[in-house]
Amino acid sequence: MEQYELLIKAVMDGDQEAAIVAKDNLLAAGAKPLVIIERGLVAAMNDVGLLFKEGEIFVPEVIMASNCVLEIIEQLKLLIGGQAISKGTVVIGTVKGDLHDIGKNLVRLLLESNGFRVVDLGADVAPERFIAAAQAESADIVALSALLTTTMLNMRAAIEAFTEAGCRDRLKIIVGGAPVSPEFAAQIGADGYAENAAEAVALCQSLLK
Ligand code: B1M
Repeated sequence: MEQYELLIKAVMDGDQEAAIVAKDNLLAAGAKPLVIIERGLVAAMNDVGLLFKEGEIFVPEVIMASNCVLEIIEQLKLLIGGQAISKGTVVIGTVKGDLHDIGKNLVRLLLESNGFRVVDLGADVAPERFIAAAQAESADIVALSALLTTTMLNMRAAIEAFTEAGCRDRLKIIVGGAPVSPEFAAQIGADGYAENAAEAVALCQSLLK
């Protein structure tokens, strides 16, 4: 079995040790960290999603696979590093009611490796916390992630809360996550939508030009 298949299998089995070995073998063979993330980790989570949808695996297995992915992202992050000059400050989080944070972490990782200062509020973040952090950190951009069709509605609530707090005009708000579309982003008054982490970097760069 080739190393990417081994990595995908290890993640799907929730076997952290085997996943780390496969990741290290890929690195030793010259694979780039971002390619390992895309071809190994994201691919594995897509397969996990399919099995979960079909009822072949359940929440505990999904959590084990997720923990594996989060650990490997943390390890790869050390290799990717960041750039010294800050291109701007982004406050990022997954919206209220939503615990999915793998995609959000990837967005954070790519933003950091492209020179942004990122303040990560984690998952299940209430609008008031986004506002408080944006003000305290003088954020240029607030990035909202959602993975559920139910919680994507909380993106609208977060944007409205910024307007009610009188600080909507001082920053840009971007949204993303599997159920979110450009149309939805426009409907709720976001300044932009990105389909994936690489697009989120390009979007932040263009918003701060
Ligand atoms: Co959940 N879950 N989950 N889950 N889960 C989904 C999302 C689901 C599609 C699975 C399915 O049924 N096929 C489904 C949602 C259905 C829907 O709403 N339409 C679902 C469900 C139903 C649930 C629960 C309700 C299950 C239950 O309890 N019965 C529950 C809800 C909990 C809650 O949040 N309140 C739940 C729980 C969980 C776990 C905790 C077990 C775990 C999350 C662990 C974690 O994140 N630490 C989990 C997981 C892992 C998934 C799947 C399998 C994988 C998600 C993932 O990490 N993908 C997912 C199925 C799937 O997506 N195929 C599923 C990999 C990741 C790299 O991609 O997050 O899409 P993604 O991020 C991408 C882009 O979307 C984008 O860039 C990223 C990188 O390219 N992006 C942004 C994301 N945020 C962005 C922000 C941006 C820009 C781009 O700018 C701001």
